[in-house]
Amino acid sequence: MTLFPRWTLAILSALSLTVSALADPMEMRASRWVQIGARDKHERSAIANEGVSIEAIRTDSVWGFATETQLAQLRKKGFRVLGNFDFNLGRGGHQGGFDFPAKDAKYHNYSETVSALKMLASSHADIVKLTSIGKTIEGRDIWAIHINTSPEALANNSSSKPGIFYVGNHHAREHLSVEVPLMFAQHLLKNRDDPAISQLLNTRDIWIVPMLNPDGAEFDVSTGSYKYWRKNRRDNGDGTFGVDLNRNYGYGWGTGGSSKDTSSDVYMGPTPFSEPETIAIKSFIESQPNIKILLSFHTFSELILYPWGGKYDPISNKQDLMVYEKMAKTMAGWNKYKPQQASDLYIASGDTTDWAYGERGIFAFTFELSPANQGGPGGFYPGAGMIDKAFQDNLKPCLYLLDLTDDPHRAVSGSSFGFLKNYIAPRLEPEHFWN
Ligand code: 0X9
Ligand code: ZN
Repeated sequence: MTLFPRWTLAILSALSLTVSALADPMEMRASRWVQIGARDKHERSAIANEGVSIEAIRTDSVWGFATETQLAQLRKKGFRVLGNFDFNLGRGGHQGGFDFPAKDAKYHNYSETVSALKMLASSHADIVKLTSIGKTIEGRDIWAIHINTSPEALANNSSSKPGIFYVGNHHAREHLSVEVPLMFAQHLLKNRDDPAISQLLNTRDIWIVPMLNPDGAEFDVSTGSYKYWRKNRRDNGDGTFGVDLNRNYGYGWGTGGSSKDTSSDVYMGPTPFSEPETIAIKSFIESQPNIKILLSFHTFSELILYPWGGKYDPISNKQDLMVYEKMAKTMAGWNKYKPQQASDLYIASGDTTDWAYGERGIFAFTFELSPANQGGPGGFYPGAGMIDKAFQDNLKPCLYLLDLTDDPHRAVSGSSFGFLKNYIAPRLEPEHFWN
């Protein structure tokens, strides 16, 4: 009988540990931060189709979150996995009682967001009302701040003035996307006596939902260290949690770049509009037929995206396409982001903007806020120092959309700066925002 030397046994047991760890179904479904070789939008879409959530794009590769099961499928199809890191994502840890790490305390958690909104509503009660547009799956109110100078419009949640809708935080870990719309609301109200801003406030119906996914956002910070959580907190009933809210809208739902696998970061949900958060947006938009423009804030990569995201075809209405392109380019001139059709990145179906434009004819944009493309997933957590920059970069784009709300086609007809012609944005000091 041959005896294995001790070191052989050690190697064998290490190997069997690795193999059994990988074969463990929960391990196979756990999220990992990966780099995969991809040179163009077709290869990127094939990766997205496998259920990978692509987060950063390089000329030769993408970075994103994937499970071992998805990586195995991609390897079979000839893709090369260039990097694969365990972040222990969304697992373990206890919930409740924790908050953003101290260095990021400037970011608003749910209760701080609600307090900031309440403060605005009480200091500007004549033109502001807070309305819950629905409850999340865990029962939190989804708060909208409604700004309108007509008391009847506020009382009835209904206005004949042209409307605009700004929304943040479809994705839990994209905390900067809460801060920018919140600061924009603060900016409008603080500067309500500025001649240009007051003209805009008098003539527009403004709705802002800074935090659409508070369950996810709270979960992401619930242990005091970030969990890289993306989805909502739906219990999928199989040990996994969450539906990707930006794959759950009902226009072209499930036609690419989303997954039926409940453990995927881009899980589309069992049916279109299966989630209370997306239903809330749908019902809200349907109840406000005056809304002409929508801006959905995400992070990161510094991009301005417009439909379609679910298909490569450009928008077929030539007039609308010209308007989209002109608006995107104009805004990019200010924030220096890259303007492009969303599917130039990769196909993703069931997102907010495809639905808003496809179903409702609303001019709808996605902003991917700072930082610019980078290798690590740290782009979701760029630190408190990024808040002011992201707001300053996007103030003019946000005001420009507000200005064009009466008729987005003005963007191409030569008079795209109505009230804003002589507007000089005051540079606000940070202390004005953190109360
Ligand atoms: O994938 C998303 O939902 C958005 N990016 S994020 O990193 N914030 O998750 C972008 C959606 C844009 N649509 C397409 N690329 N088709
Ligand atoms: Zn996002």
